[in-house]
Amino acid sequence: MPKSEQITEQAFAIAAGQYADRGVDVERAMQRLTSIPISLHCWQGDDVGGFENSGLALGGGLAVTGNYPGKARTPDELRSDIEKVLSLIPGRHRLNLHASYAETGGRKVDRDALEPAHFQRWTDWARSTKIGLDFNPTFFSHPKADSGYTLAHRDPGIRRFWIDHGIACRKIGAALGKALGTPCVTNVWIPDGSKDSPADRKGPRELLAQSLDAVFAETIDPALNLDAVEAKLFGIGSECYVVGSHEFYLGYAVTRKKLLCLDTGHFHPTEVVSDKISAVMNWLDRLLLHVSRGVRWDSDHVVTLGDELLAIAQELVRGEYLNRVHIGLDFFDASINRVAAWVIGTRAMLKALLAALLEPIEALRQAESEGDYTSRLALMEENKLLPVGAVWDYFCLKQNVPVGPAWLTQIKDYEQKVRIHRR
Ligand code: RNT
Ligand code: ZN
Repeated sequence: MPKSEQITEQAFAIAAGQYADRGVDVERAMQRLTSIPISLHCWQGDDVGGFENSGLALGGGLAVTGNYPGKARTPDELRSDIEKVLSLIPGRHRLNLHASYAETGGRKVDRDALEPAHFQRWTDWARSTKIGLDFNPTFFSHPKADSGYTLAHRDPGIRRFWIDHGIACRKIGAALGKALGTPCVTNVWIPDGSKDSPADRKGPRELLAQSLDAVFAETIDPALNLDAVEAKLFGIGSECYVVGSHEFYLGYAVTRKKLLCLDTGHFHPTEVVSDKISAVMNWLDRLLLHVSRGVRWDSDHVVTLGDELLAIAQELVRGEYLNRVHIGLDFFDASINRVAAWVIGTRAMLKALLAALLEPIEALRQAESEGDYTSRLALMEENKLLPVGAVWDYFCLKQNVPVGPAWLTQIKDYEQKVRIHRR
């Protein structure tokens, strides 16, 4: 056995003993971690570009900064990058596609006319890669989204176009779910909003409710497709008003029995999604998370292992929500190696989940139920330095993925190989 593996094994043995001492079954925690799929967002690989080759700017108040070389230019390049990512993270995961990643064989197919056939290659690839797919209609980067309004546009013709896009995408979602034998979560996010204070905040919200009802009019088997709606606080160019705000979609999801999507970058800076999970789960069957990292105006920095990520994972585990919450990622960074960004963010999410699964929760619960808040705080602090890293390394070893920063060497090799071709 190589020396480094030996060290990993030894560190794990000690860590497992320490956890056992605190009443935690490390094997069970690792077992549970293998069963949590993370939905990787396809758009990290090409700066949310998609393959319509429209030549349009991103739009929708989204912005990707940076010009690191090596961005995927074709679906095959993107798939190859994602395969690389999947080989460097433990567990079995999913891919989250956007409608703008359709493969139409060079033909111009507008968004309202998209069909499952345009995602056949993605489906075949997902099947052979043994991953499930999730989906998103694309309500931006399109001439009919230029005004900043889509489903809430005043013009019924424009609304109709986007409603038809939404309907087409649910059918695609259902087809993906059927083909792969795992329900596809189809998430609706629209950019609609206004840079400055609108005179009418009510009208667009009423229109949006009507449009959404039209999109969701057809009942689709939840074993094939699950609908989600995603709120946002503001976007670039929609600073004063966003039609699909949190309150709007919370009410919509509860009354229409849809999934709510909470994007961790879409709230006021002092608000936290970790505190919202148990609140909204009272009223919802299922939740979708877009795990991201908000930094000042940007809602989409690469996810890192910080307090809020750990708190989110703790909430999912403590509340026993893992079978009702779909975990997706949503960040984009073009200033660093894009494949590495995916690996960093996904591994961070998994580390947070592992830390939460390893939490000595019983002692905390007991202290709390006895009103002993001194012990609760003391134990929470002592828990922070438990050897989760040793368990993580061992988990990676057993899952046959690189331990520690060893994955970086593979990314650098891949980068060298790929950069030659992507100029
Ligand atoms: C935008 C939303 C949305 C997008 C993706 C590309 O603010 O977070 O989820 O990031 O659909
Ligand atoms: Zn999002």
